[in-house]
Amino acid sequence: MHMQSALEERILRAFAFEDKIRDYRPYGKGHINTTYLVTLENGHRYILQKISDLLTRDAEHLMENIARVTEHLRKTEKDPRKVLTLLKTRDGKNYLPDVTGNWRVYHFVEDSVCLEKVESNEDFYQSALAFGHFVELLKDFPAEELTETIPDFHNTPKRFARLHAAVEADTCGRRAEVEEEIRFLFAREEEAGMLQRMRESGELPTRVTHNDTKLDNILFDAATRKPLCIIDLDTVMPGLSLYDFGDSIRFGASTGAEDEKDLSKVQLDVGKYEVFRKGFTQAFPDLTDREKELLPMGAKVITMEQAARFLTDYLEGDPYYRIHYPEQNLDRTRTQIRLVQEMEDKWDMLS
Ligand code: ADP
Ligand code: GN1
Ligand code: MG
Repeated sequence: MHMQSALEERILRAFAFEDKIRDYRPYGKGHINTTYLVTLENGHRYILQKISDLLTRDAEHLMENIARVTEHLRKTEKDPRKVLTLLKTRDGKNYLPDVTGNWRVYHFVEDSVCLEKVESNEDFYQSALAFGHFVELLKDFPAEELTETIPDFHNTPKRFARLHAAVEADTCGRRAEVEEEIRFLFAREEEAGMLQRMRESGELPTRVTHNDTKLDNILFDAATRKPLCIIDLDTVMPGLSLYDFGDSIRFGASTGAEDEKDLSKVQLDVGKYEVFRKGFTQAFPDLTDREKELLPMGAKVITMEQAARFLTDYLEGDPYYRIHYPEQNLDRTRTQIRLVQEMEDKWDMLS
């Protein structure tokens, strides 16, 4: 796809690229933002993103969070490929607010690979080290300087409350086909709220966490296959270590894709769970005994929450997660539910 419309040219012109643009094209598989790869005449590449409108009620603070976090990471990580770097607009801003939405540009991390699924225990172990290290590096980041730009992002009781509302409203007439899924989740609602209650009571420490630790939010070095750079920093906010642990498990310790239709292919790989647990606890030794004890619950709660989020989106007509076919959010819901079942069946092996 080449630059065609004046609109796109206007957006690209606003950023301080050091050369003319040769080409740009849609890129990546994210569910939320709209991502393009931009190539300049001199061969340098950049990532241009239109930040999802659903994230940018407060684009100013969202981008300020990212700028501050990356600045903090750069104090320790001296290799520029290891920390996302924003390219400013010609008038010195971190992003471009435009009638079409909010746009930003990152330097492209060259010679990196983004893994869509866990291909080996070693890759998954390495991702655990990377996500654990990320929380470790943010340990001394002043959390009060971060705005909670996506309020209640992992507030599981609120996610369930939204599901109740979506079920009641049933705006798309989809409720009848998902009664079983609704029953499954609501039967576990009390347990799903457990971590949020422990966070509120102070039993679990609030830390600065990534909050979206899917495997494809790490870029691996193509040559060494070691993690290079953690990306997708929109959700870096105060949270629980168990969210980061749980979200990685939900995605990476499943034997099936997030939208697999054949549920017999979706199992919890206990070996992968263990490998990740080992790496994460090594890279983030500050975990309290209580946090360590609750790691399996972190995985289960985040998977229940994700099921509730996908199901809410399905009932509401898919306004949030990008879909590539009509029932994709339903398929995603079902894999998450299947994984929760798997966790229950294999619970003794997780502790
Ligand atoms: P989303 O929130 O939609 O998931 P991401 O920020 O994760 O958006 O970006 C989507 C994809 O774009 C990533 O999975 C990755 O493949 C690619 N990507 C993003 N930033 C970079 C970068 N700086 N260098 C190389 N690839 C990137
Ligand atoms: C979204 O942006 P992406 O694709 O990395 C979502 C996560 C979900 C995930 C499910 C900001 O992640 O919370 O766990 O989809 N990100 C946001 O695949 O909502
Ligand atoms: Mg992403």
